[in-house]
Amino acid sequence: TPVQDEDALKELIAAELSASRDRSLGLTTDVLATPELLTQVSPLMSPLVWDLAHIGNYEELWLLRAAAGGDPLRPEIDGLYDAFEHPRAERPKLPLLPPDEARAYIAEVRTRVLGTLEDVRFRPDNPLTAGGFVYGMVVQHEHQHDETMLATHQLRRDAALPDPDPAAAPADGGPGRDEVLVEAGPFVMGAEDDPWAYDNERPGHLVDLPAYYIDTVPVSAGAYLAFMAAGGYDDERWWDPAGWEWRCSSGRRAPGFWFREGVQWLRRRFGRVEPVPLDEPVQHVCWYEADAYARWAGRRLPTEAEWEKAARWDPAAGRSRRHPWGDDPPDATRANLGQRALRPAPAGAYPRGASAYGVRQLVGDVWEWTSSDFRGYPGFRSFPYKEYSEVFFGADYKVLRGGSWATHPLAARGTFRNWDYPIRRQIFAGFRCARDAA
Ligand code: AVJ
Ligand code: FE
Repeated sequence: TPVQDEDALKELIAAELSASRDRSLGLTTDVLATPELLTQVSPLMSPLVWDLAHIGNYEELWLLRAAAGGDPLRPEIDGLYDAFEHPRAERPKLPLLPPDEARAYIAEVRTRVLGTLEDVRFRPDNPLTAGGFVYGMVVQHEHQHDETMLATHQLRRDAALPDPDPAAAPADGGPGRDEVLVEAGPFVMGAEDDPWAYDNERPGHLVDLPAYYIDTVPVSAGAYLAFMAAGGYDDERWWDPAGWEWRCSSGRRAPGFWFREGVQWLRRRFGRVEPVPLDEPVQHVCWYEADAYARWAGRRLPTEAEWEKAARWDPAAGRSRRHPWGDDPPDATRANLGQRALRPAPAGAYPRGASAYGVRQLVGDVWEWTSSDFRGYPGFRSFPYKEYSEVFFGADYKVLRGGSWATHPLAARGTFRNWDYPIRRQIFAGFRCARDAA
């Protein structure tokens, strides 16, 4: 019966709320001394104590007040934690809740939310709660901030997080650097009836693409080094004009966190220095670097639609899958997600995670830059608020797809869209290449 379904959904929601909170606390309470919660390691990032209370304030706004109709708990702090009122650079100067108060506040919000969960009805005629939407939105919001907090940790100089030994990534020798043909024709792009998909993933719609080739694996650090060794950073021919300007004004000549010692390239990863692993997908490159590499290699970045068709379309069945491998949820044999390791798996890993076209690692490991600007799909309707997606639509932001090793499986469905400025390198982003078939 529907009621039983609703109870099962509520149990799942309670479990997911608790899992995302464990993760947030693990990234703040357990591993950090108080002063480090308060400092800002880069003007690009918030102090971790801001993320922490913002997570709870978002939950108060959407679950306590909007979904359950509850009374405001701390309305006077709404402004402090409104991302649009205060850009990241000015957050450390705000009268933020100190760490203990922030933890107590988010715990109190959570207690009240769980207290109301039983009485909330997920009526199909209320789009906010239908299918548990707003609960899914809040859980995914917390996980997205957790990934942002990991990027903050990566920017710190000192080792802060335990570095779990990654369970060996399943591989079969890998297809190497290879490409597959995706034949011309239409496919279904976007989410059709996924209750936890965001507004920017909807509506599902047909997109007809010309034939193209796409890489079966992400571009490796070793391949990227070849671009560097060939003088790629010094050759204006490979760069978008705005990218060349970024290259010259920033002085960058290598991916983020890389540095050279004699003839060897090293990198700093969560405070530890290690040789750059040549077989790992390259990480911490901006869109301009990805674009320049692709042009140097005689190729180009895939469009967002090309990425999604290669990831989700099943040409034999004539339908789009939820994930590259099918509709089963992600697990450790299919994709490197959920912060199991603090790094991508080698390019070519996860044969069981391949898409219908045989393309690997589309989900997990590194976010993949696409050539596309972030825009609404035909028929887009903002829901439940314009500041999640709509205010970012336009030519300023490029779309990233597929999630990284730091992305939680709940936000790793094949329709999920991420976006950032083309100069950004602190996110866990790499890329793969494509080319026209004609
Ligand atoms: C989708 C990752 C670009 O972090 O700015 C967090 C997610 N939205 N709080 C971001 C988000 C509101 C968003 N990204
Ligand atoms: Fe947020």
